[in-house]
This record gives sequence, structure tokens and C-alpha cells, in this order.
Amino acid sequence: MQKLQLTLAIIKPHAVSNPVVLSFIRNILKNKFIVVKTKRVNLDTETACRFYQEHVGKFFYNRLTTFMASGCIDLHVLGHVNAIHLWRKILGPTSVYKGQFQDPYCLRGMFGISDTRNVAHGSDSEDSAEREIKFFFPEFSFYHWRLDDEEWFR
Ligand code: RTP
Ligand code: MG
Repeated sequence: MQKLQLTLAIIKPHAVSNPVVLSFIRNILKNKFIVVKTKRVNLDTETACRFYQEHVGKFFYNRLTTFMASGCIDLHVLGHVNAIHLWRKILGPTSVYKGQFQDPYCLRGMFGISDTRNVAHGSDSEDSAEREIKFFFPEFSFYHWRLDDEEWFR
């Protein structure tokens, strides 16, 4: 049995508000992952600050949390045997500038505007994915999802 790994993808406000970019991203999600859950929200700054708690004190914390509360974001729980790595590979490096040189076809390289407006977020480990999915989808049952894993690969 192959275990289905889950990750949280967050499409940032500037990408959600651009129909061309959004439809490009949605096609990737649909073709490469099992899209388990999707929700569009407009965060308040306090919630954005709680979500990005690990970055408190860093120089980009205020601009990141303010930006994430500046418009709608799309939240996606994505499933794939290698979901965390695959989504982060598709995203590319945090730095848009690096992305443009290292992998011009990564999402951040193609559609990133700055290191804050870098298109999307991806969980960086299984622990982060579980914490982040629970943060936005408190009702989500990992237990039942795991029991169903095998079904997807028959
Ligand atoms: P993410 O969490 O968004 O998937 O991005 P990441 O793992 O590649 O990067 P991380 O270090 O977790 O940073 C979270 C978000 O903070 C902004 N950031 N700006 N040098 C900078 O200006 C800088 N470093 C980080 C980015 O928007 C990044 O997505
Ligand atoms: Mg990160």
C-alpha cells in the first residue's frame, strides 16, 4: 500500500485575484494531486499572525501577515504520495529572483512579484502539514482519511 501524503497549499491574494494565474494553478492542482478540500477565506491580520507564528520577529513578518490579510486566499488540502515535496518543487524557491534563474518554470519564478508576493505557500514537513491543515480545517479527520488511503490506489 502506498501512503497518501497530505499538504496544505495556500494561494496568496495577488494570485487569487489574477484569473490567468489562478486558472494555471488550478490546472496543475487538478492534474497532479487529489484535491481533498478547498476553501476560500479572507483572513484578518490576527489570524494571519497566528498562522505565521514561527516567523515572529523576522524582518518580513509584518509585511507578510499584512499582505496575507489583504485579500482572499485559496486553501487547498492536496493529496499525493509525495505531496509535500512535489508542491514545493512546483512552487520553487522562496526567493522569486532565485526561482527565475534556477527553475524558470516554477510558479514563483513565473508569477512571483516579490519575496512576499511569491504566489503560494506549501507545508514543509508532515508535522507542519498536519498542524496547518488543522489550523484552517479544524473539522478535518486525518484518522478517517488514512483509513481510506488504499482506496485511492486500487
Ligand atoms: P512558505 O512557507 O510560504 O511555503 O515559503 P517557504 O517555506 O519557502 O519560506 P519560509 O521561510 O517558510 O517563509 C514564509 C514566507 O515568508 C516570506 N519570506 N520573505 N527574505 C524574505 O523576504 C522572505 N523570507 C520569507 C515569503 O513570502 C515566504 O513564502
Ligand atoms: Mg515555510
